[in-house]
Amino acid sequence: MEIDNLSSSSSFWLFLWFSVLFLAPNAEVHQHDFVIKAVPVKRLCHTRSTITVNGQFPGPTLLVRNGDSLVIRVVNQAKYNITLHWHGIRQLRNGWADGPAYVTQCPIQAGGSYTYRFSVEDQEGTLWWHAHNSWLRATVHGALIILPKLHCSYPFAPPKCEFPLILGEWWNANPLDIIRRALKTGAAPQPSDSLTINGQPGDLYKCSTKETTVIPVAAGETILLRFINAAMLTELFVSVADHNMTVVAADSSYTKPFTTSVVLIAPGQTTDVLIHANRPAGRYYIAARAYQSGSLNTPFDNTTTTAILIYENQTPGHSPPKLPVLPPYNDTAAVAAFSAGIKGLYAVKIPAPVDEHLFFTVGLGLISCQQGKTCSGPNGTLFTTSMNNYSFVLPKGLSLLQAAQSGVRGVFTTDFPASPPVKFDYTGDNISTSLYQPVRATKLYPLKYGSVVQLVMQGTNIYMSEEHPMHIHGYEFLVLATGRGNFDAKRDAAKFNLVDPPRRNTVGVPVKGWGVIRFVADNPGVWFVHCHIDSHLSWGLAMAFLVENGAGELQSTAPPPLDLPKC
Ligand SMILES: *[C@@H]1O[C@H](CO)[C@@H](O)[C@H](O)[C@H]1NC(C)=O
Ligand SMILES: *[C@@H]1O[C@H](CO)[C@@H](O)[C@H](O)[C@H]1NC(C)=O
Ligand SMILES: *[C@@H]1O[C@H](CO)[C@@H](O)[C@H](O)[C@H]1NC(C)=O
Ligand SMILES: *[C@@H]1O[C@H](CO)[C@@H](O)[C@H](O)[C@H]1NC(C)=O
Ligand SMILES: *[C@@H]1O[C@H](CO)[C@@H](O)[C@H](O)[C@H]1NC(C)=O
Ligand SMILES: *[C@@H]1O[C@H](CO)[C@@H](O)[C@H](O)[C@H]1NC(C)=O
Ligand SMILES: *[C@@H]1O[C@H](CO)[C@@H](O)[C@H](O)[C@H]1NC(C)=O
Ligand SMILES: [Cu+2]
Repeated sequence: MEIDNLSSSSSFWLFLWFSVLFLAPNAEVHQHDFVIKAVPVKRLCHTRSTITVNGQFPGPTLLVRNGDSLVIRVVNQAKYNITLHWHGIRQLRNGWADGPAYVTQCPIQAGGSYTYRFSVEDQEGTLWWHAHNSWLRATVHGALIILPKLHCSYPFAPPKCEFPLILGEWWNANPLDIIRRALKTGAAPQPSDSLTINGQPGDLYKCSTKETTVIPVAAGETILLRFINAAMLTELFVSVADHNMTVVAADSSYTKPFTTSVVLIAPGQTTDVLIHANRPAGRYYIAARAYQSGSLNTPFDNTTTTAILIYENQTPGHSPPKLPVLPPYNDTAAVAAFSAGIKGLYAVKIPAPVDEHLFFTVGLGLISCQQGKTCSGPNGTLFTTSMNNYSFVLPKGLSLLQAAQSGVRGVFTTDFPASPPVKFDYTGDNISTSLYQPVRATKLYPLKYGSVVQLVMQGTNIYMSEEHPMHIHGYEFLVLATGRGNFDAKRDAAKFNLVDPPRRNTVGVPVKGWGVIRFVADNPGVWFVHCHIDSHLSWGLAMAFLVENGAGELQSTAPPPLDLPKC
């Protein structure tokens, strides 16, 4: 495909110029090589070839400060196409570094390379990075930790130590085969064989005792745990035996300190907690297991992964660690209580008045099987998902951002509906099967630069309802409210938190419920909006915003880098 590359030679210099102009004193440029390659990894008594970065699973932790820049050269030595996404980084005017395949870039082909260049601007806390095509993110992911600027501190007493704890899922089979089979048969993907903490199942699983993740602590200390849910399919409850946790940040924004015995983290979200080591010296499990928002009759990974919080001078194996009591798998009330406890640390000015009132349904659907074929979804159908009854289809020859930037027609349309094409009782128990089958399309919703957007995301009970962790690229948004049932503008506006709502990049839209977010469309480009449960994404639970350029260079998408991969 012909793309206008005339202006791209300037992009590197533009990047340097931005760096010089905007890098605060002391800000650094971090350069890393990320080599994508397959290595043998052994878990649960099995060894299988696993796609990794630099042979590590999970991948390397990036530790930077607010204001720093990153230059990450990705060399693809695997046999699969790949892209990397820097989850939660705003990528202002710089969608070229965002990473979702065919949304902002063509994939880095086997044998190819691409350098992601971006800066951290006014963000701090726990983020992460992961592959963003097919199911490669199952093993290609790692932490991206942003410390405050030099000489700046946390808005809480400095912890003695900090530990990233990446929650994940492990399959004994190649995850790409798991999704390939699901898409082919129409059935839900086979659940993972174990949950993991920092890549380790923990000693409740066979062959896993020696490598269980250990968090050392001295009596009287306070430590900071940075939880990241990198799992493909599973929302997770996390508890620590005999210890409360004080939540101080969610995604990369500080929260009002909130003490709880259990946190709920959906795929795509991060949660930072302080733990005060005030219990008798000993060994205590940090444990995580599923929150199953849909039916308990659908298969899910119901195992428990553990790490061990171990007080100084405790020899391993001394006595069995204590296991915390985790909520029941279907404890939606615990999820609602936790979610209600999360408030922004500071009062914020809520963007108003609203220019764009958007209402998007999110949920499952069923497609009837082609004549003469057999499908193994419910009732012999194929599973699908949609937003406002459109199941998102990625383009093939060119990314959406490239097509938008260079004016190539026929790649997408801009008529994604602002509200559901058919109004119905979204969360009712008797939804007509005539509504089950959505339409496949590549539709974007255009936003004027600087417009104030309020988006209601409404879960549907088509076939079944589940909680959907909805993620928006290139943005952080204020979560004004979440609730049960059908959203009712008159009744539910009273529930909006217009004082200190949390700022997030991924919001859990409750099962048979809704979530309302607000943001200013101040970042031009094409930004993917999708469920972070990967089967739902693979089935089409996505759309994209096309945020138009504003006035002048500082409100416009930068030219593409020279080495942007070609399709
Ligand atoms: C945890 O917090 C609850 C409520 O604040 C309190 O009742 C309980 O004693 C605390 N537990 C521990 C182990 O500190
Ligand atoms: C997990 O699910 C399996 C079957 O899928 C069942 O046999 C087992 O009892 C379940 N375990 C728990 C702890 O619920
Ligand atoms: C959770 O599941 C149990 C059965 O395992 C059931 O008795 C209970 O009613 C369910 N709770 C909710 C809130 O659905
Ligand atoms: C499954 O098929 C039966 C019989 O054709 C029908 O009554 C039922 O509504 C179908 N269920 C779904 C979820 O399509
Ligand atoms: C569900 O809807 C159908 C038709 O729309 C109706 O015939 C049926 O009685 C309804 N069932 C329930 C339980 O409301
Ligand atoms: C989605 O669109 C299809 C095709 O027009 C239609 O059959 C179906 O009822 C629609 N469903 C909803 C929920 O709008
Ligand atoms: C890899 O990417 C290229 C370019 O987009 C595409 O033509 C090819 O089909 C992809 N290969 C696979 C295995 O997806
Ligand atoms: Cu979902």
